[in-house]
Amino acid sequence: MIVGAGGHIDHGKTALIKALTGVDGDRLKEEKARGITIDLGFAYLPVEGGRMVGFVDVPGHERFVHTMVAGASGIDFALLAVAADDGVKPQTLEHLAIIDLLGVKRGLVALTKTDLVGSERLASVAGEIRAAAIGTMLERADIVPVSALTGQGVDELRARLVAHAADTGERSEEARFRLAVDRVFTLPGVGVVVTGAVLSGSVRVGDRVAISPSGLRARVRSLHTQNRPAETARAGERCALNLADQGVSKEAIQRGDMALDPELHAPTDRIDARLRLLPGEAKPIGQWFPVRLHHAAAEVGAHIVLLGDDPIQPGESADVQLALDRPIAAAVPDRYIIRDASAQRTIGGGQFIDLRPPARRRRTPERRAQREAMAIADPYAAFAALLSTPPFAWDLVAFARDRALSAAHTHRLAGKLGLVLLQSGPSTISVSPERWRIFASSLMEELARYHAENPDQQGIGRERLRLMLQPRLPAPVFVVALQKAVLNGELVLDGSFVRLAAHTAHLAPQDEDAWSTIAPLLGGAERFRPPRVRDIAETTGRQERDVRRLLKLAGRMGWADEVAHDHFFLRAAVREMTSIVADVAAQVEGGAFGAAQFRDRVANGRKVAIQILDFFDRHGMTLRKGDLRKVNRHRLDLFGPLTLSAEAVGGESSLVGRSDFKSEWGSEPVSGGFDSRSPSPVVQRAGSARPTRPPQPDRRTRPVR
Ligand SMILES: Nc1nc2c(ncn2[C@@H]2O[C@H](COP(=O)(O)OP(=O)(O)OP(=O)(O)O)[C@@H](O)[C@H]2O)c(=O)[nH]1
Ligand SMILES: [Mg+2]
Repeated sequence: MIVGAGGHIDHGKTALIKALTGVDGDRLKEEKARGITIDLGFAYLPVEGGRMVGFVDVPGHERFVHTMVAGASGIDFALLAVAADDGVKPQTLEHLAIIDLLGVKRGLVALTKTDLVGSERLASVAGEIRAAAIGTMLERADIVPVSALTGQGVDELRARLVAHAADTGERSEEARFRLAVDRVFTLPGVGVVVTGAVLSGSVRVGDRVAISPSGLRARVRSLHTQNRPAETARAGERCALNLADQGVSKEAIQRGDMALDPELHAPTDRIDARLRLLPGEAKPIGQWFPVRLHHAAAEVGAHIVLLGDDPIQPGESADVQLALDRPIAAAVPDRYIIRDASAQRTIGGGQFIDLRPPARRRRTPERRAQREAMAIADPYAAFAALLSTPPFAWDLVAFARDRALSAAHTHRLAGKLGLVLLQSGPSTISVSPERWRIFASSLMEELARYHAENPDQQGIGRERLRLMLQPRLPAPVFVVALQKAVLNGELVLDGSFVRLAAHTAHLAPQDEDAWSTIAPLLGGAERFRPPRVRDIAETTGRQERDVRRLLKLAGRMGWADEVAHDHFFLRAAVREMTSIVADVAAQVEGGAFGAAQFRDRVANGRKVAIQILDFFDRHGMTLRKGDLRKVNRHRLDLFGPLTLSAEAVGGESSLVGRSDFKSEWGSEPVSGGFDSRSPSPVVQRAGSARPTRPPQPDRRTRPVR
């Protein structure tokens, strides 16, 4: 148990701790000379069973309230000293308010210097204390009269503290390690030492820690708890860590830093929080109100962003956004205190709710619902509530980190809530089982409906599908979600298209009939110079418009390609011509061939041969410079798998990859608006190729279909 002293200046805190423990907390020369406490003092009282009660002595001087707050963070028990001769004074009240706002649940009042007054005075000061404590955690606390000078009441006070220590439950060690650094110094022969209260988790000799917010990494070379060497320090203990590593120095770490499990290092400068304004404040808090924010041992300038419409009145509580001047290492639901900008008085305080709130759209009903969920102390209940607020998909890793939950705890949470986890990069997006069922069934329904409405389409575009569904998952997470369904065998990812596993694209029966009469016209001996739309219309006695529509449909089915305007080739013929091109390139020195060489192989007229090559150019399969072309081997299988001659495959000189192309030919290859991942190319009019588009850098690493 850690006991934190509090109370007005000169009310006998230091003297009392010395009487209780034998340790004088005032160790600084200046403290001795002035007879006041300036910095935090620490003392330990061994109790039965080898345990220790730790004491944090704090200054009572109004100028050092920030130090008091640093000392009071992480304490279990408050010991408020009120001098019998002086009575309740400003810092009696301020320290009491701070202890109360910090959420310290237990404590008692030491009515000190009883040797200086009579029993009547004692009774009246006790009355003052009772009145001051109304509405605070000390409202019903014991008031124990003591004198550090005569020793009266000291044994009894000590006995009470020891009794309280015995029923202090162990704090959860399961959370990840966090220590609020309140002192940094170097010891000769030892090196850098930081001390502070272990706020959560535990640390062992040899562990690695991060110093946050700086991010400095260090190794725990040795440690002390309660002034004695130890192997492990746990939540609820005060400890000293001897840190070592590159960059670790007394200057690199300071009071207010947090030494923590490196997984937790994620400082923030914007926090949504619940704020209570003290009832004694004269004025309400308005928009962008400047304050000093105290969190654990850290102090930082901040502004209050109101999330409601009205200013916060004295005595009221409200949710606010805290915009900090610099990042701090925080966790939910940590307590904090705010003081006025000139550090004259304590104004209020509360608890952190969300460490990553949005800077915009922070007053929407969705945001309010999210905040309500995040304000729940129990992590299970909080995450369950969060998952039922938009966007219904939340990162469990970030949630666990911001609450300092251990890996085991997080794992149990996922199990207990039956979460569906979608792993994407460093995040684990989680969806509740109910939401997942809704998502999966609407996914199947949307696909089935799309297939019914578009039987001749191979599938629906992935992005379009994503935007149709709730929860609307981020694109990378959506892919992971789809893959889950793929694993179940329910759907198929076809490049950037998604379809039900059972779906195959097919034409309407009358189109099917028409195609069976037209397709033969495009094949056979004339496959490299098939008839154009108008010729087919004439031959078959159909409308030109009809023929065009049908051929476009065949294009979408991947059966034909529009090589030039109104000039369709069967996909098989295009594939054959691809092999020919590769072969032609392989035959010539340097792989650069002319149109005539290709024309001879397909026995075509020059015009058609060039249209075919232009078509290949547009798809980036051939790369043209002047009258010569090379083949881009990464795109050779654009129209389906090829059987290539050994020369064409191995002929490095004849086939260039994208990467070699630029240096060799001095320009980027043309990409004609064709999505290499889609099996059905976007057909363009011949001679109207779109402007050159630089190749997407990631295309190179992707298999080309
Ligand atoms: N007569 C009498 N004097 C006391 C008693 N306790 C403390 N004092 C005296 O009161 C003065 C202040 O005592 P401290 O213990 O330093 O007071 P403090 O609350 O620690 O003061 P700060 O840390 O500066 O806020 C000293 O001169 C003490 O000797 C007591 O029980 N009886
Ligand atoms: Mg003192």
